[in-house]
Amino acid sequence: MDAAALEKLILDLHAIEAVKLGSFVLKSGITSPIYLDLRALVSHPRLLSAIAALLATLPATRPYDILCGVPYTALPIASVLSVDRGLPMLMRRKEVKTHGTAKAIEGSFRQGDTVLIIEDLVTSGASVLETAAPLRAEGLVVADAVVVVDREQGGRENLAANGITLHSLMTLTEVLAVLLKHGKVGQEKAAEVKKFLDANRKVTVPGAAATAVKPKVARMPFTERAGLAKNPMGKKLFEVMEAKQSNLCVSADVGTAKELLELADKVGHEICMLKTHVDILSDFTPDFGTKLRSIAEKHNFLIFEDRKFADIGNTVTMQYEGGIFRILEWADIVNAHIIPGPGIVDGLKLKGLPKGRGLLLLAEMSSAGNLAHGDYTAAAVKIAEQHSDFVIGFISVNPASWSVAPSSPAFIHATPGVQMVSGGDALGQQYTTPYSVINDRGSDIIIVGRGIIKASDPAETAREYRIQGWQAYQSSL
Ligand code: S5P
Repeated sequence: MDAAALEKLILDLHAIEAVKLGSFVLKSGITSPIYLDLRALVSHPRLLSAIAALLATLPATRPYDILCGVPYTALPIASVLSVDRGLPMLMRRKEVKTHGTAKAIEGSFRQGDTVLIIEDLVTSGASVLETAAPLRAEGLVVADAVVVVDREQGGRENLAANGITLHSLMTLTEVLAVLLKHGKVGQEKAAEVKKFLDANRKVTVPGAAATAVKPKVARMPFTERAGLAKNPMGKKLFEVMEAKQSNLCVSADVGTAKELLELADKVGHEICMLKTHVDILSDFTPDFGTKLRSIAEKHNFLIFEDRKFADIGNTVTMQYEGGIFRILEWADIVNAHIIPGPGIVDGLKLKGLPKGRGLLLLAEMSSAGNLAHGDYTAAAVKIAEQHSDFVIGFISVNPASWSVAPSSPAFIHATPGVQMVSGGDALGQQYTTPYSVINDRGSDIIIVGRGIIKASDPAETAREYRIQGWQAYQSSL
């Protein structure tokens, strides 16, 4: 686009109030001197159509077969482009239905098709990544994203790190220069905007500034928390997370040991922890533990057997150590319900502590209608504090909301019920996105099962979850 056309476009956007200057209190509480909102485009079909046509002129790095707009603002832009060019489109659901087909992507495609992502604004690039992830999980190729305005706040770099080249019609700096030239903004205001932009060059949170959400928990870095952990396994977990830049735990809920070991080797590089349900493996043999431990050593991750002990102390000692599975021998971490009272922790500790193992307490659950909240959650925190030599943290869902005194930063929070799009399954599981789990809800680790194991490329999908989880952690520091 030549300079004159760009100028006209920016003035048109200003005229429909898609670019506003003033003083805007964003959701995060920050006051911004500039506000961009391209939702207004739906009331201006000619401008909408012109913008769509211009986006199509941006040269992509590879030819594409299908378009996909990032919901919601970019959907009309993508639709116009699709109709104009006769190019099919896909729609990504923001919420996956719990009934019916429960599909994350609507529309037809073939594996290997290339999709061009269309977006209105890019800040950190996280919303483009949220759309790219389910597309890639379906075997589609995502190499380019086109955007109307690049806010120049780290999005281009974040996307490049994820194999997506960003092409923009304009940058915020260009918008500002044109508005200044045409007297739509005074020198002083322009300087203020520039200062604001310079101060916010590296945003790692999703969405435009207007939708930025401030993390609810002030977070201490994992490295510092490693120093506070009383249990060696808790300390090691923090250290592994930091070393691998991963707060991803894959839940390896597959039916055979063979599949589990293969999966562990595939995703091992991306994870801090692998979660197992050993009692669902149809071909379990006593050498399972040794084999899994050697893969864990190779990739430096911890093994968490999601046994959910729930009996009296004496019984759990036997369940932990004995039987066919001999969990104590190979699992670094196990978990327990607190329904029997603190005796369950005493029992597990008797066996686990001498072997340097750690325990997570189920303080909350992800499933609809579960009973672990309020006083129950508070009781879990209390028991953990009384046994901080063995308890390393919690299975939790929304620790930022706990009314009990915030638990010590020595404890780690791991949250199940995570997928790239929120929603649920047919049996009560409820999903939240990695960003929301870490940032809004204040957890530390995302536990992802079907979101990864059912993907066509679990290793690549695990990589995407790791990046999202880690970026969410960094942005909450
Ligand atoms: O509250 C909970 C606690 C756990 S440990 N909700 C859960 O879903 N889990 C486990 O996390 C569950 O047993 C399963 O292994 C995993 C979630 O799997 P997904 O496929 O729904 O991601």
